[in-house]
Amino acid sequence: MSSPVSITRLTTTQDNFNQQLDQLLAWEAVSDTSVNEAVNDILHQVKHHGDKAVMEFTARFDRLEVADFSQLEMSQERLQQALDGLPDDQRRALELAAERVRVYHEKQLQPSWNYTEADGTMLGQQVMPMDRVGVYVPGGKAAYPSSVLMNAVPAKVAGVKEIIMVVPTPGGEVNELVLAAACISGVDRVFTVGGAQAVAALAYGTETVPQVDKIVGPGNIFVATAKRAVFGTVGIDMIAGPSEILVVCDGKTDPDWIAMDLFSQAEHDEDAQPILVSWDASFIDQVQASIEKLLPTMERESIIQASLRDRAALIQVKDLDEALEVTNRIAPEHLELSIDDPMSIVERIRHAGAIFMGRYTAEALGDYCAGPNHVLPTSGTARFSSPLGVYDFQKRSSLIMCSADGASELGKTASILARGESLTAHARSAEYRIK
Ligand code: HSO
Ligand code: ZN
Repeated sequence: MSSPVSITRLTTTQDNFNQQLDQLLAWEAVSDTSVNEAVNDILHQVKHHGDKAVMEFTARFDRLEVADFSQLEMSQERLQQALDGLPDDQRRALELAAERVRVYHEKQLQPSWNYTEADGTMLGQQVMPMDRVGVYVPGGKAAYPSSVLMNAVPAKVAGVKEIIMVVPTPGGEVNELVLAAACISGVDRVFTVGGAQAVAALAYGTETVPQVDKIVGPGNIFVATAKRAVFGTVGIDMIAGPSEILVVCDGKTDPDWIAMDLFSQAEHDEDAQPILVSWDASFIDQVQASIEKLLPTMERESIIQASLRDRAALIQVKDLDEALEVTNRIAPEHLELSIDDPMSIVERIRHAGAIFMGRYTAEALGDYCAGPNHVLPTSGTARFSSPLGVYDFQKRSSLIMCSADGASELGKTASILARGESLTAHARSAEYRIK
């Protein structure tokens, strides 16, 4: 029998709607001083003692003892073996997903460009892939093969020369699907290390683990804290918060579909945030009833229940305009527009990580195989950041090549500005080239 599930219900007409919404959205990544201290110590040890420190931490935290660091590296043959060992349907699904992700991301490749001015001066921008990138893959319950594809394939498409993956294997237990996904996406080297020690090894390099230029991929609080700490020595992607889904529905979609879409992100984490926005009050009731009916059928019932209880909301708005206003305020990671003609209003969505348009577009399709990346800005950061993409693995150099005439003309302006800054060497360097 279904039992009542308590979910926050809000209406935009209530006086304190704004405060209530702020409270609901408030999310701060725990920054615990004891975690900081532990992470700083690990970073220090790995920086100064390399492989030996990584081996010690791996033995201590992952109960994985090896006599030699080389045992913490997986060969390409082992990755291939993982792929070959998969049931056919899983292999085909992974390959199809990887292919769709690759094709989508190829569209993101930014070309180099240049133009020549009338005096013959050439200006431009040269786009280059990074040399070496580290992909962190969590172990345990959050080990997602789909995330291996989403991180490694764009790096590959960008033309990154070497992709190094790290993945903890607590007690030596490996996830074959993760290894198979690494094989499909063309990961070059895999080390079975995790935690802050893996981030440190990638950031500083050890005798065996090569130093990378950027570290991407999600991880627990130790990994996130370590990534924050090494930012500057290397690049990082983002610090991801719990998953979020906001569904805007006109009340004409099957309420079971909407309930399950909300569950699909709730099942990631007790802190995940599922929200429904609708102007049809009776539809909100129907979704609530579907939630109560379907929740007991879920394998991850207790995680979903906690997420619904503590972080979910069913929000009643006046109309579509108000729904869009609330949406832009929330700036959700995933937005489903479960309405008739999503194309006609999509340009009014100013902030969202990914927009799933129409009743058929379940967010889950985007998590796995539609093509776009599932690494998306969370916690309102869609206001200023974007999905992980090829551009995160490319960097740009400016190109300037002055003709003699161009140098002479520009020199006059540069000289005036340089003298204004009292930088005489700058001024004279420019003036030498004035005809
Ligand atoms: N929805 C998650 C990604 C994921 N879902 C992986 C299933 N597997 C983050 O947005
Ligand atoms: Zn998901």
